[in-house]
Amino acid sequence: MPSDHPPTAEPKLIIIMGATGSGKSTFANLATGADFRVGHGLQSCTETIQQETLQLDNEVVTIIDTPGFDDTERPQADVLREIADFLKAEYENKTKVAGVVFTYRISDHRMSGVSLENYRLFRKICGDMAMENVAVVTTMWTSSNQTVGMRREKELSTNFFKDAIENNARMYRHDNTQESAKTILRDLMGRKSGALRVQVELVDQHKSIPETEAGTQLQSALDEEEKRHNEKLEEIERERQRLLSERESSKEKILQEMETERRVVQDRLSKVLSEKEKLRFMRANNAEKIQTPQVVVSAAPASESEPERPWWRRLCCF
Ligand SMILES: Nc1nc2c(ncn2[C@@H]2O[C@H](COP(=O)(O)OP(=O)(O)OP(=O)(O)O)[C@@H](O)[C@H]2O)c(=O)[nH]1
Ligand SMILES: [Mg+2]
Repeated sequence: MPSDHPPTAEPKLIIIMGATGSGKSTFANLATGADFRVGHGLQSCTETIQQETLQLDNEVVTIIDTPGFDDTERPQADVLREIADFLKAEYENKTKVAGVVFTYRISDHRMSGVSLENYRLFRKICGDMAMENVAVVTTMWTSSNQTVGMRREKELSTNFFKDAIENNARMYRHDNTQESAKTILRDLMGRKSGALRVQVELVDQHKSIPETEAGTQLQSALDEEEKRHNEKLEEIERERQRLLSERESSKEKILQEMETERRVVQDRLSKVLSEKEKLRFMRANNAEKIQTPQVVVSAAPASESEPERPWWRRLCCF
């Protein structure tokens, strides 16, 4: 319903994060009337950040729809970088974050490692202080038995989302209606706006993305994954050597299967190593910029169309 009052001057953001297929774009469409593409299969749908501004009562709010960190098409480092760069620019523009919606499928039977990693990154991006601006929104209630859903909801609030709730995040059931989406937005808009942890780290503390808590979290997840893949490759090699030294009649077939498995693990390991390389590059690039301020400032003065910003703000951009 249009408001009788003109919107307040200060624009605010509400950012939607969550796993691939958890209903982020659907929620954004319901809340804003946008027409963001929604997914219909196992593949990730939203490839890049998209936004829609709406007037909610007498306030202007921009809803930010993001790709999931478990995007099937893009490395996590790229997704983190895109979200972090976006948040950094908004903080520099003095746009406040009114809230963050974290979508979670209540229909999921179990918490996968991927969901956990997704949540950890989200948690590190926000930090403890911003938890009071967080809405943990459970989706897919219509695809789930209500009793089972309610039992899961209780488990989630006392286990998986416990630390977020202890830091004043709130949980909501979203029934996939516009009314439900708007109620959640209104509730978020009623809270005190602020900044996310990653914004303070990138802008005020001049950290590179890998040096932020979210970047450190991603780095340790990649280290862990690299270790697991290497252990698996060693195990396959040990088994291969054992088979070669034995007189098993069916050994050719087994060796072939092992080779297929080795290739799959090797491929996963290569992806992890390439992500780690990206993080290393981001860190090195930022360190170089911070160490050579005078050179960069004199070599690249701000263009006429771009408003002058303090040198350190220009320098800590990737
Ligand atoms: N039943 C039900 N289906 C939903 C709900 N929310 C989303 N869906 C469906 O779930 C699928 C994925 O929804 P999206 O909104 O594309 O999910 P997303 O989080 O944006 O996914 P990515 O862009 O891939 O990260 C679509 O088929 C939606 O129609 C919900 O609350 N209930
Ligand atoms: Mg989407």
